[in-house]
Amino acid sequence: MTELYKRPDFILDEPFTYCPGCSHGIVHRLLCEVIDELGIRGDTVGICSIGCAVRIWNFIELDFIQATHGRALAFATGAKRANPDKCIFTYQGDGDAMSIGTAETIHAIARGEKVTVLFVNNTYFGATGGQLAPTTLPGQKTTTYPEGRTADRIGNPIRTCELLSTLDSEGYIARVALDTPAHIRQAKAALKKAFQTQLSGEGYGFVEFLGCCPSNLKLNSPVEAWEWIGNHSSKYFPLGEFKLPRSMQEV
Ligand SMILES: Cc1ncc(C[n+]2csc(CCOP(=O)(O)OP(=O)(O)O)c2C)c(N)n1
Ligand code: SF4
Ligand SMILES: [Mg+2]
Repeated sequence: MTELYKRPDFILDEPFTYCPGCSHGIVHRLLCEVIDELGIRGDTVGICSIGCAVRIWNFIELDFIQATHGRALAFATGAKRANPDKCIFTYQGDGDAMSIGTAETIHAIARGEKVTVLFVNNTYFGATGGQLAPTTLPGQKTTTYPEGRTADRIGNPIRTCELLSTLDSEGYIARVALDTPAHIRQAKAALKKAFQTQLSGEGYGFVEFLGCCPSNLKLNSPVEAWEWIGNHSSKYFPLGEFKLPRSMQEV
């Protein structure tokens, strides 16, 4: 019998502690599949941030450094500069990378640090109970703004990929969604390009994953939470590639 598909064996045989339908599990799997396909398992170090995925090192057999909240890209900068031959990635939520860590994110990308960023945008501070994040959609209800986000009181959401792509440094920037099998395949392809851009020495890779946090969305089921990505989140945050390194540009 031909084996068509299997779980990367460095995803440990531990039950995920995420809520049913949470997008973090899918991103973990894509990460491992890409690392395996690129053959870089022994040379890769992850920097994990604070958020629901804080214990990613419990689920994946890989070297990890635990960063303080928002500072993953500062840790990654040091790790990569001290170990230029290693492949360094950060795994960050929207609260981590674009609220408390906004300065680290913008400056690391502006400096063109040659690392890869997995940015999981689920539009909430999931870990702490569903507070408003910089990426919470207009009108979306959160525990801190139960009446829904309004521009006059809190401003509009930040479109991170668009913002970062105005910086002159070289790298790869893409926004992908996790709501359908086709989108998940595209997400994996984008993540691979983000790692390849680091490995070729050209620059950074930044991938924003539009996911969901079913426990805080409080819809009727995780399935509705996944449909919400296509019906709401990706309407505000358009999918696509926002920056390509020179080697990926058509001449
Ligand atoms: C310095 C500091 N401030 C605040 C917190 C509380 N805190 C923990 S996780 C988190 C937000 C996480 O949100 P996000 O990065 O979007 O990750 P998610 O849980 O949604 O995946 C906050 C505010 C903290 N741990 N440390
Ligand atoms: S609170 Fe949200 S982000 Fe955290 S594990 Fe549950 S569904 Fe996932
Ligand atoms: Mg979040």
